[in-house]
Amino acid sequence: MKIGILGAGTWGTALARMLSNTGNDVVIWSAIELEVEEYSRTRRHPNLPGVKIPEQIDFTVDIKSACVDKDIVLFAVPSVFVRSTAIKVAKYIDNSQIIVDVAKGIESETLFTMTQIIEKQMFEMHRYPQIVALSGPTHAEEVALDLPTTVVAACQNLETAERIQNVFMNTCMRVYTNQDVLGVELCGALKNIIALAAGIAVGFGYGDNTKAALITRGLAEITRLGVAMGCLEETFSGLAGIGDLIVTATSKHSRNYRAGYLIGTGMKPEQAVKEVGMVVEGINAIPGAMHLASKYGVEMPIIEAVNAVIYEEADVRKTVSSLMKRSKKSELPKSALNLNFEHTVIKNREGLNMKRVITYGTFDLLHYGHINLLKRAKALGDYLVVALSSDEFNWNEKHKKCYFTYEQRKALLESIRYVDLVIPETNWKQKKIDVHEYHIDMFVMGDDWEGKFDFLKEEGVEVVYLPRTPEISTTQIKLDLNKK
Ligand code: C2G
Repeated sequence: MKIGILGAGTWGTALARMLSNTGNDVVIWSAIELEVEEYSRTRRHPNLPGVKIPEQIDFTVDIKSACVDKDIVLFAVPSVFVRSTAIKVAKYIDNSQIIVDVAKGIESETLFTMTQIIEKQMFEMHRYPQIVALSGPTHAEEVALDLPTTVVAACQNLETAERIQNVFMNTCMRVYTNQDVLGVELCGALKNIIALAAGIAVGFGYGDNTKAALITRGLAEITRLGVAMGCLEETFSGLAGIGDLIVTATSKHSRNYRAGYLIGTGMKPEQAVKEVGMVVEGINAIPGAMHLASKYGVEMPIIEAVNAVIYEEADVRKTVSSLMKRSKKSELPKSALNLNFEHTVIKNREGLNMKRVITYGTFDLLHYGHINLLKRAKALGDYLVVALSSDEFNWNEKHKKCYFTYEQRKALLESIRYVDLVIPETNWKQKKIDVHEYHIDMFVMGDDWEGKFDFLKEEGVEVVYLPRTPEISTTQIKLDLNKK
């Protein structure tokens, strides 16, 4: 194949070498004249010691010659240059070509992933090439030494992913296809931030336990965000997810880990990036990650902690201790009652149309008004999920000071025969996500909320408001008790 590589960085050069050695006709473009001249003459790359760049590879500063008449154009520029590079090359691209992106990141202003940026710029020039994201545990330094490596070729169009799989697959590189492009790109961008966290912790003096905790819980955060954005959960436990996180958060090759380590020792972020001497994508990805977390209402405490240390000069010890003091959590996102929840999903698959209902509330000082609501809600379907307002949500958003804690209110609800599953309600925005995550058919609320949640109909969910039970309320109970 004829392949144009945009970017003479470590990864672009390592891939160029591999693709040339496996018989492809490869040209590397760089915007930096000096690089082109030096690499072409010396056949060496400063970040790839001991590695010879094949003579067959051409270097050029003319970006057109790296695109025109190529079968594949590979974006290997730093994430911050993907948009400008895509603008430069769009006019040279035709629809028969395949664009492969290996840059990892989230654009802060638009929250776009790299292939989304490229696709947008191509559309502006009425170009519609297939675009593949290539991502996984692939330190360039090791690929350049032909050490066994695996990577994911992600494209909505499986056939295109398989074409790239064929081109990049060889005895040293094993390629897997995946059609969940957003999931693969989200992993690639956000794991760099978790790697920063791991480096900061170890640089500060914490140990391997802390590193393992950050890697494991960091992946849980990224997965939560990905699922909220409609990605496949399996992608995050794959090569682009846990695979790349392991290699980035534990390897001496990792710039993000090394930059984090230096910051953990007290060095300023700018200084640490200078010291590392290469692009630290994790730092660039933080603003976009923070925007996504708030846009989708997903808690990402580790990403927030890294943001505080990097951008708000927060003290590492205080930041880690606030992470340790967070409210107690179950590792399983759904409660133990979940077993028969999965059962209903399975039965549904067997064609038995089990209707699932959801309702939300505080349910403090549980009383017969609540029971009437739950009883009628359950009667409208076969399975009732209750999203119970957390203590923080009640206090911060509903200004309700509950008599019973979340755990106590949860225990009470779970003892009611009409209730099949209790999940936490932590923010106003989670309803749109919950109805998909829990395969909900109907949303039910007391009619004091009449009309407030009709937007859920757009999610394909029936919305029903039931008359409240008059004269009883938690507030009324408190007032009456105070009178005695
Ligand atoms: N309810 C009722 N009759 C009453 C009191 C409450 O039918 N006498 C219903 C409410 O209409 C609500 C449910 O019981 O559907 C839970 O009531 P609250 O605990 O007061 O719930 P609320 O604070 O309204 O929280 O995101 C939605 C919110 O979490 C709803």
